[in-house]
Amino acid sequence: MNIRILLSVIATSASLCVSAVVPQPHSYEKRSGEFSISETTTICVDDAALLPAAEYLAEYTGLGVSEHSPESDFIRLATVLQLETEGYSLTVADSGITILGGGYGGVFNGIQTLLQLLPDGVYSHACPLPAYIGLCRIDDAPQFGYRGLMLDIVRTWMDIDKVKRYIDLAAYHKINKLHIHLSDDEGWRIEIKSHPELAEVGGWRGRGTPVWPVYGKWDERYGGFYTQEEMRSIIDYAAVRNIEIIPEIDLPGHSRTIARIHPEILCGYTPDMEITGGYDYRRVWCVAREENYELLEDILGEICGIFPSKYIHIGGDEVETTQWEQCPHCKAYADEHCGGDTARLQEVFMARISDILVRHGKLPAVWNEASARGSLLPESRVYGWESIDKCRAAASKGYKTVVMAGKYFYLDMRQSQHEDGHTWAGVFDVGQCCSFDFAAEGFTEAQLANVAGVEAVFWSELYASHNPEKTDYTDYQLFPRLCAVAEIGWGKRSDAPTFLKRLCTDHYSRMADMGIRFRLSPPRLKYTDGKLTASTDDGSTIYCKRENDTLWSPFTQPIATTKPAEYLFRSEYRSGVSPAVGVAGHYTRLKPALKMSSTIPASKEKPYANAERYRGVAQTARTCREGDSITFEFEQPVRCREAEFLTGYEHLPRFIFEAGYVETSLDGVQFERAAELHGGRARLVSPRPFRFARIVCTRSGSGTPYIIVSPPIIKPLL
Ligand code: TNX
Repeated sequence: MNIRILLSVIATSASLCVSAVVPQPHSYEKRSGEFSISETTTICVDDAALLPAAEYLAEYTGLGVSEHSPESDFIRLATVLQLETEGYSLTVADSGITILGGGYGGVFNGIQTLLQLLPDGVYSHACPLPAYIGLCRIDDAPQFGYRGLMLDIVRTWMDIDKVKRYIDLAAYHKINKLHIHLSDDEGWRIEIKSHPELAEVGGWRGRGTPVWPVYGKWDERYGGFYTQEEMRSIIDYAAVRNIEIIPEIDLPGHSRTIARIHPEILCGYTPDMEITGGYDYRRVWCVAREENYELLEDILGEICGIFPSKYIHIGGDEVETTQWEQCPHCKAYADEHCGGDTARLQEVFMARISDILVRHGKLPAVWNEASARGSLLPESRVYGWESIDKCRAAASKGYKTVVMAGKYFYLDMRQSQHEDGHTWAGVFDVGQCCSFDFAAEGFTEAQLANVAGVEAVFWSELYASHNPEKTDYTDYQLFPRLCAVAEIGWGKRSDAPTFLKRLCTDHYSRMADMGIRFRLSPPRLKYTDGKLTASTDDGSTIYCKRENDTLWSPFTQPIATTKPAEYLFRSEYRSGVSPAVGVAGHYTRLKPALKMSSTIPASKEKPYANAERYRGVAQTARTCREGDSITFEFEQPVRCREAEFLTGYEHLPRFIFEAGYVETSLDGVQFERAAELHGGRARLVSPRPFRFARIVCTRSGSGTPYIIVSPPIIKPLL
């Protein structure tokens, strides 16, 4: 066989398997033969409006662009009226490749399919030419017009380049909306020219700024914001990639940052914020204060001017209404506008904000709480996050609803029990994510007709808490789960095992070339007849180590051991990494009887008995001062292979001793310093037996209103 034929066989056998295109095309017809893309192949467009798409394709392939169609050796881009806006047909024929789209988005979607048919190197702008593509015809269109990704760039700041990178990665998966969360309790990240202080002050937190330091970033001046010009560059960048940016200003709750800068927006404003006890929980706009609407007119007027999207997200989640109940102005306002029911003031507030948007030619998008009573403007778009039921309820009320229920779509949730992330909506990996099914979740035909689409959500408070910050945490949380969300939105579904197989066979290597540091499923472990083995079926390499070793070595053969719980395994495939896992016994914890005491009194809500019984966390009644301590007195001497003492929550280092150490003792008199606190916690490896362990604080709290104490984590001797 000559080399050209050999190459073509390799290339076509890799490319013909269209089931590996993610998200999966709706219809694919294979034909015999192949077309080769070489340096001479020309990208041509019939319509100048398609030039940005052509140049995009040129950037990846290195091919030239022309406005005239040659007879052969072309990649032709054109729009046709017969197709849906985002639908496309991609034909690979002897003479060339034709991508017809219903609109710009359709052509762009066709380009994404074409990129996935090419060698993976195309994603690193290094497509080996000639590249052979099997002749075929693909007819494809998304089920849903809304296929979104939400980034919370407030809790963890992302600069323009990082946002653009996620726009690229989302575009590869035919995601067409980026919902960008721009304001929250922890920051304000968009320039407002009429009120420059919002971004200039609210974009930064930490010592010396009015915005409280949070999530373990105590000392650092932390943050950033986008100027309007920078935001316009992001919008344009996204538009080329068929992504519309939907901005969110979260109102009337989640507003602590703006309230720190403009405390007069709150109910019962007192110029002396210290009166609130040093930590300001009041974060909800006063509904009765007329000047608030003037300020919001200024802010939202500018937001409407920057963003071309029809919808502007105005929040509406987790609104704490107790301040309205205590505010005489809000009470009077409620008497006048909603029968004295202060809980309904949110509706009144949202209606007024909607008016502002409508005056600026826009429509409101809100979190599902704001739609609960069905009094929103009927054209509002609802983002259903709390549960599937809330999504269905919003759709039943007639609102166009974006489904993003936490247990499938919140990619800030943990992917398995012992990994990082929230758990409130569940612990799930890509398998669970792709098992989402509208019918199985009880959506009726009528409700489904109001589903605008789906959105993957990445809240970033846990990311910001990592110290040092984990630069690849966002990639790891998003991928491959975002691939599953993209496929749900596209609508041509395969069952979970088939989807996972498609990921392993083609998409893992593609994601590696896309530069994504994605998560692999952990190795499966088996311990029989004194031998410990690990296996994977995704082509990854398995590594192992004893838990206290620093270095990992390749796992090559079963390990003969009587202590399997000592070992940890993980796998790698190019830039993909799995979490480390051990056998069940590795996670066994001792819960020896103990008494907890402290120089700080306990809170009523979370008494120290919680930690004593290993049932949840305990909470102090005040913040910590230098010299404060927390003592655990065990009934019997504790012998263990590891003990970890932690302030704050296990996976969330907030409400912690910012600096300190742990000391242990057998008699309660002679204490020995055993380990320093890092991020509020200290790990004692192979400690001497102890009956007392004391966490000592060496720096007073710089903003936390109280301290959380978790039960100690004690691993048995093996
Ligand atoms: C709830 S989802 C929130 C966010 C948190 C998230 C953590 C929503 C509208 N509000 O403020 O970051 O949970 O998962």
